Amino acid sequence: VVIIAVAAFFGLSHKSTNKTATSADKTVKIGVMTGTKEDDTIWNTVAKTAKDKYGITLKFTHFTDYTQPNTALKNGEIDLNAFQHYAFLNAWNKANKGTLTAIGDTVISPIRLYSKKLTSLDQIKDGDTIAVPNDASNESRSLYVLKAAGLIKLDVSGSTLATVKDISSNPKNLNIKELDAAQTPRALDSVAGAVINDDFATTANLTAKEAIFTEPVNKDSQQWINIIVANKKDVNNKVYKDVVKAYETSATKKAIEKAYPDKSKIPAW
Ligand code: MET
Repeated sequence: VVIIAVAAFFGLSHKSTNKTATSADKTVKIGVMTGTKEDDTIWNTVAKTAKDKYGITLKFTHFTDYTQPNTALKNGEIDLNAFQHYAFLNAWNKANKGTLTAIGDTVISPIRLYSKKLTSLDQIKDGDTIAVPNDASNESRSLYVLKAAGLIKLDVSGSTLATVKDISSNPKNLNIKELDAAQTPRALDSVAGAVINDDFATTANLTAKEAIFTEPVNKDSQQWINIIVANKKDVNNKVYKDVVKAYETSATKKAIEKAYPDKSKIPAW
């Protein structure tokens, strides 16, 4: 009886120090945005590769805004997440004293300026309102997009985060309205235009056709590459690395290109 009890004790303690996935436990919980059927086809492709090639079962947790998935990862409710770009992760780690770490690259999703009222940039009038996401990285990104569209000038450049205070020239006196990224599509009924991240554009059925300006992809775009993120303690976890490998395949690439012919998501690994 004593021996059994000791064995049971060691068995238990071994298990309890080993909460993350190992080769014996190959179910990985990954947090992604609530997608569309387009996104589902991509993740189903990844899940199939993970299962067939690495014996890993991917379990998806769906999120409806950008504020939850990093907290859920930090708290261990999920093992990995795949919803953000490098700039968002850096800003989140800074603001939350976090140590979440990128372990793989996925896609780049150019952010776009959409309008329900206007069909081109030159129709923007003096004093019009433009909605932008209010988190540090996507707000900055949106301001650079308005700059690239020739609407404003900024007194910062490169990957320095911009805020509305950095607007150095605003010839059309645009009113910049900061909203949670998830709320930007809803604003389209009441504002001249809104800068909307791909996730919320797709769920609102907005495609490149409805956009009046699309962010250029160039040397400054590295920071907008979307990533698979783990807790720092897990960066060398073999199973998680295999999830990254299962994502970064030509099958996934094909699924992305088929799901997004308008290049709302571009393979970036
Ligand atoms: N998929 C989004 C984008 O690339 C991620 C924004 S950061 C949470 O714009």
